[in-house]
Amino acid sequence: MSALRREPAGIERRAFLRGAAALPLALAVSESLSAADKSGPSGLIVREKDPENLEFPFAALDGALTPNESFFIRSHFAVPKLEAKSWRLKVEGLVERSLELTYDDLLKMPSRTVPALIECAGNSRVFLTPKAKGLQWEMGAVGNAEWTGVPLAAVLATARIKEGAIENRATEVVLEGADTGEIREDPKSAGVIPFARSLPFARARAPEVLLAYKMNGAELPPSHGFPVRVVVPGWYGMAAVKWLSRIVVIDRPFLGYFQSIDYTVWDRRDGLASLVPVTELQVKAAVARPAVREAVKAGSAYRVFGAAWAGAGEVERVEVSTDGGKTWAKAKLLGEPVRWSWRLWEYEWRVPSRPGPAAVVARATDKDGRTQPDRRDPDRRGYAINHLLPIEVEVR
Ligand SMILES: Nc1nc2c(c(=O)[nH]1)N[C@H]1C(S)=C(S)[C@@H](COP(=O)(O)O)O[C@H]1N2
Ligand SMILES: [Mo]
Repeated sequence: MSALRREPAGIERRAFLRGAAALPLALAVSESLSAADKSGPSGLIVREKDPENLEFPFAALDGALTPNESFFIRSHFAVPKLEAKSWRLKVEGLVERSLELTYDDLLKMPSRTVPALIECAGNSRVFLTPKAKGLQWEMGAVGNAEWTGVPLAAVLATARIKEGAIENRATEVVLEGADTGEIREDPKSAGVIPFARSLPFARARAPEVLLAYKMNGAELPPSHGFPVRVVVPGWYGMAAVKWLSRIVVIDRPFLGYFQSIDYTVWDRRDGLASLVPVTELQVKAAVARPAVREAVKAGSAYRVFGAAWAGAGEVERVEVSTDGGKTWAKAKLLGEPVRWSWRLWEYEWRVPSRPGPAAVVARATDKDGRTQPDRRDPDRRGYAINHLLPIEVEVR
């Protein structure tokens, strides 16, 4: 039996649930959920104060677009103080023409607006047992916004990638932020480093990958990367480099800290276990309501509500189980599918009249039949958490 399935002893009502449920409960949550979490500005939950790491209280989900002030913040270092006037974006490496663009240069280029979800690769980490290192996010290290900016492809085209690099499948585009710091715990960083990630050239030139300067129609807020951030629809959040300051085109894998130490998972192709960077979003349904440990009225009709996403794919269906994964019923998908965005869904639960614990689980499946795994794959370390997460509630 995997250590991930081990259940803490001494909690009797769980014994009841274990008998009834096909799925292990997300036990870590009840223990780690701290009612003591101070509420930050706009009701965001403070996971870390310095640097700023704030979570959207997912139970407050109420629309397809997350307002800027409610959007979660994941920052590894302090917010750099940047001004639009003095900010420059350098483009260098395997390009015919190195560039140094100003904010106005960027604003003058043809822009595009793309609605896209950003989910932190560590979202839902609090549900992992044994506990995984890193910020203990619940469901709310995710948001959906409309991003406006210039396609990265257009900037790369202006700099003109060298011919050899265009043909070379090893070509990568490194995106570097203006924020810097030193990671002092093991594994340590190479002294003071900036936040940086790379994209394979093929992904970097996709038309939806933006250098965004607007979020939901407003100027990009400082905490979300002012003046310019990258948005990589369909990938986990670490690719969406904030405070973008430099783009470097290289002909080898980039193995920076946040690409080879943080944000990596084990890949076992050809029987070779090797660490690979976290990239594409995994299909996932997240329950907003009921919240963990919510008291639900016995005998009532309860509207289970949440969001589901599938990265580059489209959510085909969401199913809900109210018996911990034994039986499933189809939820209703709301609105229309929007590429790169989440889809809201609801399900009417006829709450049993007998009081006691219950577990609500949601499961999304995309158009290609990809669905969520029942159990945690330890190869994913503390990232890409999309296995089924039963939400424990109390019927009263
Ligand atoms: N420069 C920089 N960009 C960054 C980060 C960072 O620490 N520095 N964090 C990344 C991670 S891990 C995530 S999940 C997203 C979060 O974006 P948000 O803070 O706008 O929600 O930004 C990404 N871009
Ligand atoms: Mo993240």
